Amino acid sequence: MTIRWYPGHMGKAQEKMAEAIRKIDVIIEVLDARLPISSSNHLLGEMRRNKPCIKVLNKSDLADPAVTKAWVRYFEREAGVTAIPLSAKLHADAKKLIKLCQKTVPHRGKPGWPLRVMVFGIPNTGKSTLINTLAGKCIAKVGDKPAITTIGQQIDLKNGIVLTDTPGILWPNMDDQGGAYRLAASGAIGASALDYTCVGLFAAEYMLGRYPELVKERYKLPELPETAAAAIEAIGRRLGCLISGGEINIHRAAEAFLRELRAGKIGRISLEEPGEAVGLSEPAVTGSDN
Ligand SMILES: Nc1nc2c(ncn2[C@@H]2O[C@H](COP(=O)(O)OP(=O)(O)OP(=O)(O)O)[C@@H](O)[C@H]2O)c(=O)[nH]1
Ligand SMILES: [Mg+2]
Repeated sequence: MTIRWYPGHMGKAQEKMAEAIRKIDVIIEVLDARLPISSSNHLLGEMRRNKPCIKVLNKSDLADPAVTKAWVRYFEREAGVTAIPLSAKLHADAKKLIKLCQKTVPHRGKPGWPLRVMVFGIPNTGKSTLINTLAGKCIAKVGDKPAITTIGQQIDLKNGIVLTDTPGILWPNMDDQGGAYRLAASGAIGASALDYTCVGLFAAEYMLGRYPELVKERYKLPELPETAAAAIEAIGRRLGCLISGGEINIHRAAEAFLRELRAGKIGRISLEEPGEAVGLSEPAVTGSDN
């Protein structure tokens, strides 16, 4: 199944943000540390107007630590870009980010001369969570599904910094379906636009190749299944996704597996690594196109 997801509010939000960036001093791009290339929005390059950019590798508590370190080195090769791994829920991490913003634009952040920061990124990367932690209170709505924020809002942190929260934005044509499947596996694509069985099989194939021991351990499998389909079946059995007659409900099993993967229950994993054609370039398992 081909994945495409571009709800109506995204185009409108993008136009507004392109305009608002004129009055911004620094852009924080919130990436998912587990898939920082696929969760980068290439539209930012066109909208950025040479403003300094801090790339936050968020959800680093869920990502493979060694791979995240490699990503930081990778991004920092680009001039004008600083990369920092974070867990948006941690106050200590939020403080580090504030310091980095102040260091990046030292001439702002004074009375009557605020440091204006836009928090940008694709859906579900943790932008609103980060804003709440930076503000020290719950100002922005947060949720474990994409497109929670649909309109932007400004928040004065009362420390010389004014933040703009923005809706997560994707792009109209998802030509890189490998990337789209990784996004879907991570939870960045709306449930209405994906087939859990296809995405679950795709993720299972990746996990068998890259993190076989974590799969074996989490689901107490005596042997590693040979195929993604066998893995989903074994996982479904372990998680009790059964239908009458003791058969496995593959759709429910795939959905449950993805839920566990997204929540970090299988372990800390990265879906992309620098220095190679990131992860799988094409979805290994596809069903019928719709
Ligand atoms: N484990 C972990 N979960 C996080 C982190 N940051 C955010 N989350 C979770 O990720 C989900 C999405 O968070 P949001 O802050 O709503 O994401 P968003 O980028 O604002 O999403 P949209 O508004 O839909 O674009 C929520 O379930 C958060 O609790 C993090 O650093 N680690
Ligand atoms: Mg949000």
